[in-house]
Amino acid sequence: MLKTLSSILICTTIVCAVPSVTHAQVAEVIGEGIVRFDASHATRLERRPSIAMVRQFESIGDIDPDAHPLTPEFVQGRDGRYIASISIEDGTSLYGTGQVAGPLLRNGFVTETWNLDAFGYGLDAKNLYTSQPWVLAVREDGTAFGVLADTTERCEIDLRDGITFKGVAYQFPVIVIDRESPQAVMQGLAELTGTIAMPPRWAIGYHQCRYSYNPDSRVREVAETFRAKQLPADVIWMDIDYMDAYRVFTFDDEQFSDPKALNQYLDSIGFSNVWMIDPGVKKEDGYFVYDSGTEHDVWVKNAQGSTFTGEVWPGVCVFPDYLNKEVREWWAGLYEEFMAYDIDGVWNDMNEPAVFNVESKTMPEDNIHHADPELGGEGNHGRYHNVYGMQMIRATREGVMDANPGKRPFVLSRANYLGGHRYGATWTGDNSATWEHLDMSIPMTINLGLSGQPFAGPDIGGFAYNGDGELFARWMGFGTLFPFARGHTAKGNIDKEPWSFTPEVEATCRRALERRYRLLPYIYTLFHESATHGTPIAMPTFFADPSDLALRSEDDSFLLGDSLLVVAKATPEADRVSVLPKPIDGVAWAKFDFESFDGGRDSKDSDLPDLYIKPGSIIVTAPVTQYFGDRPDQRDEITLLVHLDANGEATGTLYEDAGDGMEYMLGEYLLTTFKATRDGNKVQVEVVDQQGKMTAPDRRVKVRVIQ
Ligand code: NBV
Repeated sequence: MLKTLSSILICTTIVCAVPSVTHAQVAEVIGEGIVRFDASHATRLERRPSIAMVRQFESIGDIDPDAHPLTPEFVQGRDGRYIASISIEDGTSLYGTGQVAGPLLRNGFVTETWNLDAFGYGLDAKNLYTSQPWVLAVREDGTAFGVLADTTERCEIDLRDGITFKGVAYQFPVIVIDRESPQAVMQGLAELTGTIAMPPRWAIGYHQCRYSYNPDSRVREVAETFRAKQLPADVIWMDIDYMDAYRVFTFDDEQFSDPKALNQYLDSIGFSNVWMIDPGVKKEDGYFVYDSGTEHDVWVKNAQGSTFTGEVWPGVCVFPDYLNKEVREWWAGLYEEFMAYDIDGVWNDMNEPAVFNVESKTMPEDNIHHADPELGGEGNHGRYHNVYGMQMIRATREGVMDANPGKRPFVLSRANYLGGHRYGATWTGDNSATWEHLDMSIPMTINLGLSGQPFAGPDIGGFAYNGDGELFARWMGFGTLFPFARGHTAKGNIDKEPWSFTPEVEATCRRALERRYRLLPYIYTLFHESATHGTPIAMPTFFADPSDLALRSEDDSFLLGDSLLVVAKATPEADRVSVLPKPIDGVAWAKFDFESFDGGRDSKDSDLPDLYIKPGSIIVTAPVTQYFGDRPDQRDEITLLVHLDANGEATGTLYEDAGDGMEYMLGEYLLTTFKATRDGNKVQVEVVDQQGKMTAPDRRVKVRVIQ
């Protein structure tokens, strides 16, 4: 009763306008099958620059909005919110919406774009660390469309009845990509928001992290143990405790007295290194970052125009205003000295930004950003909150590139926004060592991929809590096949390296890591495809057959590229049965393992996921290496896994380059297409196409036919 009364009061005293429902009045083509809708001519004129998109797309021509099958309806709600909705046909499956907890299929869910430090998040989390106002819709017949709400503001994505976006203070445009398949829609999204840059090859290997490996002797010990135990790994991570009292761009004198020597040692045993940098800068006179930032006037201001302060790890902090070009340049400049300690990669954490001493866990929405005109000009934090982390890693990436010209940068970010994959990879934040989180790490990684962020993965093993050996083995089993594969755990937890549990768990981890390393030529090729066409790397199983409705909510499996299906065992009992894609012209996806390489042990390890190869495909594998570049003869042998289709044919590609540097952009790469053909009871393999300037090595090519 009270509720009714108060809503009547609000209606009569504050917002009197009856909501006006309008079909979009303006629709313009901005790409192939891509239309941008605005609520009115007036809102079109006031449209803000897009931060998600790689450039401001001009209209190729207006169309009649009413003639388009997916014209949104724009409404301004009684609460003043701007609402855009698109109705969907029965049988349409919805995906994407960014980094989301819960199942793959998002019909019926409400998500909010508002980057949040979400430590300990659960299945019911409404918003997490990254924001992607984007929905991929797959119709019953397998055709698809995608809808992008081009706003950086807090935005509710309500998928309970069609697709509805509710923004707060800005009449945002809606972009619809209507194409023949979900893959083609994802390609359309990449045409708008760009693709990932080709990462250094070491970043495709396995990463080992914890909060924190300290002092530096512990870092060496962990790295050496990987080598002693022949557990493949490429990267070890330095979490926040390496710093001097959490002051960014400093090193603890005692625990990390010689970071360059540490990095050089790691390099000598084949480990690349990644070091953390947070946005919160300790407010302390005499600290060079604070002094320099103050001199350059880089800090975010509060509504009154004075420097905003908030508490994070170092105590009272100030925060760079990354929305501003000069601030980004200042920030980028800080990396010159830092990277000179032979640092390979940078990890930007806490960049939602997280602030401890406020209820909202972030800075006040009325703080002021002096954003560049190209980003939309001066505006409050509410408007720019979701892109703060994105613009931070943009600046970091610039700094890393300037400091190490000619090298490929690697940046990992916790917060991000649609399009932010252009600047860095993402992990799924502070998950937990529970079966629920293990289970949800698959759809979460897939939905990030379906939201334009292909370079993603969870903390394998879970960040919060200890978990046990069984959980760890299972998670390593399939987690090592995610595009970004990193084990991590929180402070105070038990050790969680592959050898920390039982010899059996260690053996499973070794097999899992060896699988990744055998598959690296294939995985690297997928990164190349993603960097070229915007293809997700880990994809939902239904991409194998978008018209097969039985695959639409398949949560426990994923496709790693088109040709490899990974079926994880995501429950303690490993009792869930996954739906497999249907046979193609009578030929089934074929189960395989690496038994012939592993004395049969790989196939008997029930903690590993099942692997299937698609009919008609060739997957290029290599002998196990311990890290990128550990063997000069690394490219001397490849093994083609071949599964012939009904016509007795299969094809596959292999992308190779130097693994670092930019010469690949000048043609220094090799893209080889193999074709296998059944010839009586033999299989002939030939190279049918070769592109790029790199010379093909004279190598042994083994062929393994899988039936
Ligand atoms: O820097 C410490 C941690 C880090 O290990 C984790 O991955 C981040 O998500 N960081 C958060 C801050 C502390 C979290 C409790």
